[in-house]
Amino acid sequence: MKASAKAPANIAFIKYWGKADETLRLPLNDSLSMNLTGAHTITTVEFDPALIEDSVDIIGGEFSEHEKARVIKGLTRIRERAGSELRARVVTKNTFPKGAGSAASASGFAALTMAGFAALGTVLSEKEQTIFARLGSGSACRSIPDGFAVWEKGTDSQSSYAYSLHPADYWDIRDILVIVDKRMKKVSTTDGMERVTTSPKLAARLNAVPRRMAVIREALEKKDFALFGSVTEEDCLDMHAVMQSQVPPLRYWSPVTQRIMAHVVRLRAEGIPVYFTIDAGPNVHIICVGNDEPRVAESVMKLPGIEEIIYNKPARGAHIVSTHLF
Ligand code: 2P0
Repeated sequence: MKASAKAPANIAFIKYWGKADETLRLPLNDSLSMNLTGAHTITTVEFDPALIEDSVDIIGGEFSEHEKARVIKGLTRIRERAGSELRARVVTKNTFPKGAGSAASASGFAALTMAGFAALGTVLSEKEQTIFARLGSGSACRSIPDGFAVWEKGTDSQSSYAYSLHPADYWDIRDILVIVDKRMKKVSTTDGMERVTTSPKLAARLNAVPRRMAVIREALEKKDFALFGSVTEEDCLDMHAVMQSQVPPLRYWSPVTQRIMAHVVRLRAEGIPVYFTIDAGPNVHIICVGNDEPRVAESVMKLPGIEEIIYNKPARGAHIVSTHLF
């Protein structure tokens, strides 16, 4: 009745921003991501007949009432699918700062889904697991499959799921995650995304994403890093243009963020193939090939305003682990 799972955070190269259905968390567009070795969540779930209510705790932090309620909703979906009425104890632990735009909800709901079903002894296909993870947090579906994952937007709950395009060892690229601010974001991604239709740039973005998805698939297929990096940067800047033109505008970049972006462009002008991407926060993911990681890291760590650097390779997806948190 007890199970634990470990799930990676993921970084989207073609990003998810905006929902076609808020309740089902159906996205407006397809997205593509890579799981990260340096940032993950471990979650233990135990269903226990002696419990009269669910409890949810995070080691080394605190959940808000809203976050607890969201996890309990996830447990309820798991119970309904598994045919159980038992209450659960959930304990979770992150290896990276929660709410700093590093996809804590993605790894969190991926780990909860996998541990929750395992704790009830219910075996689901990977596809179905991605659908349950998606209902908790959209990007969580991409943290279930291995390596490089595609999330098809679909047209209903069953057709909106994620799958692995390439395994983790397919391509040795790196994500140097530069943390510039560990504090919680002021606007949650869920709330920010709700206002996406107020951006006059949304239509152009939705028009452009299918081509970008085709380009990034081709870049991955050919292991063409320049093509891969340029379409990644293009989509990042486009998503932030949408965010910044929403009403009210969402401005996630700090002066340090912009300094790092400029540094990446400068390194590229000097001949190093390196690109950036940024999620809903000020932290910068610097993407390069394995051989270039030492020199890129060495030059980046000299920049002022950096709180922490997390080094990532492509990671496997969510999986069951034998060590429990309680
Ligand atoms: C992504 N983000 O594709 C994009 C890039 C943020 C910027 O997916 O409301 O936390 O839980 O479905 O999954 C963040 O969105 O939003 C996100 P919900 P989620 O990674």
